[in-house]
Amino acid sequence: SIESSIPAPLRDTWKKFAATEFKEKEAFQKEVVKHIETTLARSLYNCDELAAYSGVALAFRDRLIIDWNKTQQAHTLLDQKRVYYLSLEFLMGRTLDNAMLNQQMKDTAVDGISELGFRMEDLIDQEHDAALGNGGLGRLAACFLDSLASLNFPAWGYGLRYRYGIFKQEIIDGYQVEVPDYWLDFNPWEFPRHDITVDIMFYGHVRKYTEEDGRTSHVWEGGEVVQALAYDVPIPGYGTPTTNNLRLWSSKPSTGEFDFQKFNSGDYESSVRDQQRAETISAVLYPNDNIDVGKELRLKQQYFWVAASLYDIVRRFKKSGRAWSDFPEQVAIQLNDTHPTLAIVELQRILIDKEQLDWDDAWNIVTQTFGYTNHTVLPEALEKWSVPLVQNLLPRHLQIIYEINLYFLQTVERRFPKDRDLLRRVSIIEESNPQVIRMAYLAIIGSKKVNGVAELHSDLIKSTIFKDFVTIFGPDKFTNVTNGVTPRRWLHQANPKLSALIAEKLGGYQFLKDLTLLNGLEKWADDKDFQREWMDIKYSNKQRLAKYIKETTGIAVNPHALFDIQVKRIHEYKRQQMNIFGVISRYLALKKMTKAERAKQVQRVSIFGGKAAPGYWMAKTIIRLITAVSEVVNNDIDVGDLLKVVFIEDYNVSKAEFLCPASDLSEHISTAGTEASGTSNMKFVLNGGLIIGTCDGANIEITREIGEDRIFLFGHLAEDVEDLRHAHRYGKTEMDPALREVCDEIQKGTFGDPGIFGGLIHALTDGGDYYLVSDDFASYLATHKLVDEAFKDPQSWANKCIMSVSAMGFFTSDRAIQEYAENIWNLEPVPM
Ligand code: F58
Repeated sequence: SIESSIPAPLRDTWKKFAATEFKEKEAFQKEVVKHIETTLARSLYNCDELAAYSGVALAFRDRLIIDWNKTQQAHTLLDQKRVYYLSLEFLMGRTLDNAMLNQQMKDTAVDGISELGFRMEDLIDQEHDAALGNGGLGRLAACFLDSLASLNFPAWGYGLRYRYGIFKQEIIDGYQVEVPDYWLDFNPWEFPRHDITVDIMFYGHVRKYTEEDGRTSHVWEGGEVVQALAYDVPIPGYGTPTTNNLRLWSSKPSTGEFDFQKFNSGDYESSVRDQQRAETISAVLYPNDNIDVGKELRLKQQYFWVAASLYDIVRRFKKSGRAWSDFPEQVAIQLNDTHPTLAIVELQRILIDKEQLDWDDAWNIVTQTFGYTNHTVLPEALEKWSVPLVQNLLPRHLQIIYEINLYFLQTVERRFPKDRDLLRRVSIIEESNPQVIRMAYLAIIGSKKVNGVAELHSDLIKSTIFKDFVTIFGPDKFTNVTNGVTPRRWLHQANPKLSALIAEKLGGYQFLKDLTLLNGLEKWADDKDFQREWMDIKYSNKQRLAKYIKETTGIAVNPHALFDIQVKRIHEYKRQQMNIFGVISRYLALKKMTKAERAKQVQRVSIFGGKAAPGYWMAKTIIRLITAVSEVVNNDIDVGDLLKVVFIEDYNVSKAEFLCPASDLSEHISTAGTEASGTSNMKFVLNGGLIIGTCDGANIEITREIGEDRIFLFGHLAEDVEDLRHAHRYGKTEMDPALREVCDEIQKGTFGDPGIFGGLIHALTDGGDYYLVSDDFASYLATHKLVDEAFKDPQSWANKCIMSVSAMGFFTSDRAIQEYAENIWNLEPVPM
């Protein structure tokens, strides 16, 4: 039975007055006006769009919370296994539109709000993105939450409530400038839980003592204490009342207030400093993508979040009164990358130091509970924490890590006697100076299953970075779950017209819950009327983007031109530099043409967007080159509408929502073997765009599903990469002639001071062209020619787009979550 603060005889009275959900337009309008007039203390005389947005958001929030309460009660009563998804990033984007659509109340709300004098699009636009993530990894976590709720899985997300999300990007004089993203001004989607706090300890020392029965025990004492305060965010499923919880922790000084003693005795600064130090932990998201920088504050964030979450999970489990041996049957914990790996150590610590279990019993529980998802093979992105840093911050955890390593190495030694080098290679501790802890190894050793995020990637981790662990644990511990995206946000919400057209042909919106139903579109792929309707929708999405580009950059682009989009974090391995070099090459070719030749060319708009990590100089230089090229090309009257280059400032989730539906072609052109999966490739194809891409990450599986004729693949394969790099290192490669021409043009100063771009050129020459731009350049340009040819035949193009969408069923995050539930978590949905 659920504990209740209301005595049994009074509960009926309570239930009589229980909150109910609005269902009709009038009830919705009444809620909105009530919130505007009371919660917000505004009236019809001073209600602007922000106030109207707030009123609508609060009305929907109430609705979510009613379902949230019911769901949580039902899950507690049923006492089934739950999954906890630990992620340092949840890149949620906006919530209102998604809440309305998932609750299937948008039409009612649009109607209701228009009678109150507002347009829903304008209100939706008032909302600030919740940008608590960098890129793919954080957005994947958000898609997974949507799928978990939509499929009725009992699941909670755990993360950090950053006061500042990923920075906002401004482009000033062609350069990226970072501006802080303070997003909490008005956030109706979260609930502070002032009663749910956990004290988290740092630093101090470990005291060893002997128990009465002779056993040695450890207490970790002294040090700094910081309080974690829970904020809950309801996560509605689509077309189901299931509303799961995302719990984000915020840091505060543990006393709740700053030290008045110090304050009263005049030591103002120090009292404020203590408070600030505590609040700093959850203050800001680290803005790096695919690089590990090893800062102490980052480690503090990780432990703070992991310790608070585990305390919460363990507290919930203990309420059930079950034996500890049941823990893995009740709890699955998924580690989104290595950032939460300390959870493995923390659970072992709780079990042995607090709950007094034997080491082996505890370790059995731990290793049955965790799953670890790897998202990268890039060596610079693999987390390693310096031993002295961990020794100082988490002294007891370091002891436990040493012990885990010791027992692990002993079992390896027994199975592979005399292989000293194997022991050195797989040790959790790397014998560098200083020693470092290899977090991925700790995550593997402490987990039941390890997965990569696309087939190629999962194969690569088994044959490269984790090869020895496959030998030690056997291949079954390693598995693949190819990523997916939620079709609710990435089709229905982002592209309502296309979603409606599909629904019309398929007889309803069931495809949003079973995306394989899209294959019913196949039979319309050759239908001329359907093709026209389909392409009209594409055109109107392009018009909307053209309007946005005009308003924000002043650049006029022709919506009839081929829109070629590359939006994602800027990184050398993703090769935006190759794209802009390709654009320069196209520009040079156009310049050489006669008027008559030009008239035969396909018009192109090359659109870029993405943030560079603030300390990533090369990525910032790539942005600078894109803006420099756009400046020259867009103002060249010889070229006119044949080529336009646009950099979209501050790419984020809500911009992705209008960019994905507006592409004819999108670029996913990472060096083979470097992009673990990619997920925007899926979003673009799902929205009826074609892609140009390398044989990398999920591009390969997209090709398998949609067919080779519907994707523009180019470039070398992952298996060639090592040899090609080797050849570069020994100076055995000539630069591709077209690329040579591009470099010469940059160095001539056509795009401004060539000194600015020296680093980019150097990377291709003396730098050894690590990302193989030169090796892939010829086939990249040739493939773009094929794109142009294909675009000249609108019917065949439309057919390709429709056929591709019809085959995208596999790439829903629902399928991914079902695979996790079956193969990793052993989790059952709760029937609603
Ligand atoms: C991304 N990783 C992969 N990391 O690059 C991408 O291929 C994949 O589709 C996606 O994960 C989802 O699996 C990624 O986004 C980060 O941003 C980390 C943030 C924290 C620091 C290290 C990189």
